[in-house]
Parts: sequence; structure tokens; C-alpha cells
Amino acid sequence: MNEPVTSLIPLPRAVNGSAGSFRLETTTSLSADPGAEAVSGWLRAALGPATGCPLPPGEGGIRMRLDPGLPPEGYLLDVTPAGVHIGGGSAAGVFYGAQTLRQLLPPAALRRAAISAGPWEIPAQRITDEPRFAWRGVLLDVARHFMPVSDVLRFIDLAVFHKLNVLHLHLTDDQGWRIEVPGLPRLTEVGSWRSASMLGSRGHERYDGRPHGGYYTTADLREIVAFAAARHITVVPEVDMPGHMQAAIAAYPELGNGFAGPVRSAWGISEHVLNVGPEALDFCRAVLDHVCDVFPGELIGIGGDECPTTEWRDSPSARQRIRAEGLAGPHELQPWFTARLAEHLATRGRRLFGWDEILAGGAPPGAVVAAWRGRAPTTHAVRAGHQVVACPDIAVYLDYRQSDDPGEPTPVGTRLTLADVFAFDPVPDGLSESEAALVLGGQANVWTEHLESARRVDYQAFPRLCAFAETVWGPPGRDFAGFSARLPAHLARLDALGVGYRPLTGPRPWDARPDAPGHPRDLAGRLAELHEMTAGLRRVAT
Ligand code: TNX
Repeated sequence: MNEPVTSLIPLPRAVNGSAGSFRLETTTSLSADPGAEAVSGWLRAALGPATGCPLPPGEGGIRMRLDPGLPPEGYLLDVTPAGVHIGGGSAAGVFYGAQTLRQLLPPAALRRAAISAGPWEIPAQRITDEPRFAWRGVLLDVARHFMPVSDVLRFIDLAVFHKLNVLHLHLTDDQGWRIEVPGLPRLTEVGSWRSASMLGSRGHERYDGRPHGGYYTTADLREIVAFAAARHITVVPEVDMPGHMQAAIAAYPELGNGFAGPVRSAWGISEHVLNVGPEALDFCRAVLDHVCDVFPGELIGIGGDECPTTEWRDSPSARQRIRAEGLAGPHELQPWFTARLAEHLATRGRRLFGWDEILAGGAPPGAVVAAWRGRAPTTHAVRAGHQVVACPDIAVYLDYRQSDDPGEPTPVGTRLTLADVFAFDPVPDGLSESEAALVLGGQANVWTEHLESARRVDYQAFPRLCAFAETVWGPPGRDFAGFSARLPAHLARLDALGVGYRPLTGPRPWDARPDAPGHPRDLAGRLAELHEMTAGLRRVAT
């Protein structure tokens, strides 16, 4: 009898060990029933190079099939000495069963070329598994630092290795516009690069003096979407508006409120926001039309976070809009604007996805909210009847520092240890059952002000993303000691995959970035700030 396998991440619902083991051989065949063919192709390509097992089609060996009796994303993985059966409630379920199978093999099977002749043994066992949440997301900010397509694809592979299923792609911000839009060439000619980047946090006023830029062509984005779809990941695109728009305004100053300046080099929030005149609205509609053409998912992100109204207070076009629409003041302009975008997306059969700031003044019906300003907005969103994705900064912002060690690279935000991320639960306390049902799941956000390369993203994202995966896949009531016991074996997998994760022992000397100093925050201070920031939502709720 094998001991139940204890090193899988995320932890499956049930693992029952049995006698003996299955050995993957060069002669092992792989068959897939209708609906599971694509997953078998994926597994063949994933395992072949490292194991030398080509997994030719044929009976016996590994068999994959759909099993309508299982939950849609659930699977049943049966390993016996005679063969491996993977049943899935859908192709996605089969795919997750195949991901589990990969984790059950020795780590050398995860490499991209053969360094070992095996034996490729898998202990006999039966695993039944299904996710707790439908939205198991990760945000990648490719606006602050552009990430080449190959690195995005690699990141997708790492996300699905942990059974995540949503990639929220933050495509535009004050510091860069990363999506080519037909008919608007200056967005990429001008908006996709900046002359320098800030080194470290604001307040230190240091710059690197080096241009940074890059953007995705339509073909690039279609490749990302198709690569993700083949791995059962939905890409949710985000074009942030009406704030976080300085790069677009640098390209087309007529979109702004008189600002005529460059793409922003400093981090932080720009006061240079979109105007609310008819041309600016047409611009947004044209951009969203293109986004809808490229991204087939139902949800389209319009951002909506952190939009200062400073410029609107003095802007003739804003005053005119306020008068014409009978609004009470500049603070009602953003809800008005967001409602227009939601209407437009509805004409394309899509729904609006926005940060929790869109709740102020009432979010459009059917909008899905990304609740990030601490935990309270998740509750506010569901009480306002919205589906919500919980991504509180103080729990799952992976740009935040991983310890108090002064050697952490550019330490920003509150301390967010591996245990802190593991303790996250997307459903806040105090929700009724029907309210809790509106919580689609959770999302870890990788903001990249201080992450200029895939290597830096690896350090911030891992192993915390492994802990996050358990919070959205596993049932509630998980235990950190058990996770910690499974982690070393999982880190050996990440080593084989070439992931530059943060060592559990802390940063190495070369992880420090003394040239890019941070700005550590304490939790009490941040909580007070979040309380203040979300006061408007509380007024609406009461
Ligand atoms: C807040 S989360 C932001 C981002 C920053 C992040 C840094 C959100 C909707 N806005 O623009 O990158 O903090 O942690």
C-alpha cells in the first residue's frame, strides 16, 4: 500500500493510495476518447522531450476520457500498475488530471530535454478532485514593464501548472500602452515607450535614464489567447480608463484635459485623465471594439481604478457634460462614463469588468467587480448584487514584500509572507449563502513597477502563487503545516521548470536592489488608509 501522496500543489480533494506503481515506458501508449484529444496532444508534447516516451496513440497505457458524471472542472485520476485512467467532467477536468499526472512523475520529467533515463514511476493511487472556485485568477501587469510574448506564454504554463484558469492582462497604464489598435497608430508609436523608468519607489526620485517600451501586435495577442485557451485559461484583457490613461493622452493630447506631455516615467497615479467629451468616448468605444475582436471572453476589463477628478473640476468639457447629463458634480462623471462603456460592451454581447472604484455611484448592472482595496469591497460588491473577484491588496498583491528582511528587492507594500497568502479566503466573513455565491473566486495580482523581467516576476510570484492556488482550488479549512510539508517536493518541480522563486530561507545577496529602494508599509497604517479610501462605498451601502 502506498502512503497517500502528500506533495501535490494544489492539494487534491481526496487521494487514496494502493499497491504497486505504474511505469511510463518508451512503449507506453496514450489514447483519448472524443473530447479529450487535445489534452492528450498537450500531454504528449509536455512529457515527450524529457522522458523520451513518445506516447504513441493506442490502447492500454494512459487513457483519457470525458465523464459527464464529474463536476465540469473535476477529474478522477486512477493509477494502477496496469495503466492510468484520467476522467474529466470536461476537457478542462481532463487537463487538470493531466497536470496532476505531471506532478506525480519525478521532477526531471518537467524539464525540456532528457537528463535522466527514468525509471518514470508513479505510485498507484486514486485521486478525485475538483476546484472550489470558478475564478482562479492571476493578473499580470505588462503595462509598467513590457513582457515579451515568450515570457507571457511561460507564465501561462506556470499558472496552469497550479490549476489557475484566468489571466487578467493589464494592457495599458500611465507608463505604457501595450496593445496595437488599428487606426490609432500613435498609441503604439508614442504611447508604448517612455524615456526612463523610476528606480524604486516614489519619494526617492531616482530614475534609470534608460528608455523602456514594447507592445503586442494583434497577432501576438491572438497567439497569447490561443495558447491560453489550449490550456483552459481565459484571458481577461484590461484597458484602464478613464484614469491611468497618461500614455494614451501623450499619444493623442485631444483625449486629455489640456495635458501635453510624455508617457509617465514615475510610478504612482497620474492626474492626467481622459476627458469626457464625445470624441474621447468614441475613442474608448473604438479601442474596446478592437479588444472584443481579439479577446473572445465574455468579460472585458475597463479598469476604472484611481481616477482623480482634479482636471475635471476645471475642465469646460467636464462642466458641459455635468450640465447636459444633470449630474451632481465631477464625482458623478466616472459612474456616468462607466455606464456608457457597459452599454457599448452589451451591444457586443460582453460584460464589463472593473476595479471596485466602479461601485462608487453605482456600478452598471451585470458588471463584475475586482475588489482590491482590502477586504471590505468584496462585501460591498455582493451586497450591491454584483459578482466579484476578491483580490485584496493586503492578502494577494504579489508585488508586496515577502518579509521584513532589508535584503528583499525593492520592498513595497505591507508584508505578505507565504503564510499570509495561504491564509487568504476569497469569501469574507459575514456573507449569507446567496451573497457568498456571488464571489466567483480570487485573484493574485502581479503589478510590475519594480519587476522589469521574468526573473523578477518569478521571485515575487513564487512560491506565493503556489499558496494562492490552494486558496482558490482547495476547500476551506486548509492547513499551512501540511502545505509546508508538501512544498519542498514542489520546489524541486519549480527548479526543473526553471522558476527563479524566492528561497524559503529568504533573499540571497544578489536578490537585493540597493539602487532601487522601496517603501515598506505596516499593516495598521495600510488598513487605516484603506478604510479612508473606501469610505465612499460605505456611504452608498448604508
Ligand atoms: C494599485 S490595484 C493599483 C496599481 C498599482 C498597485 C501597486 C489597482 C487597481 N491599482 O495601479 O500597480 O497598486 O501595488
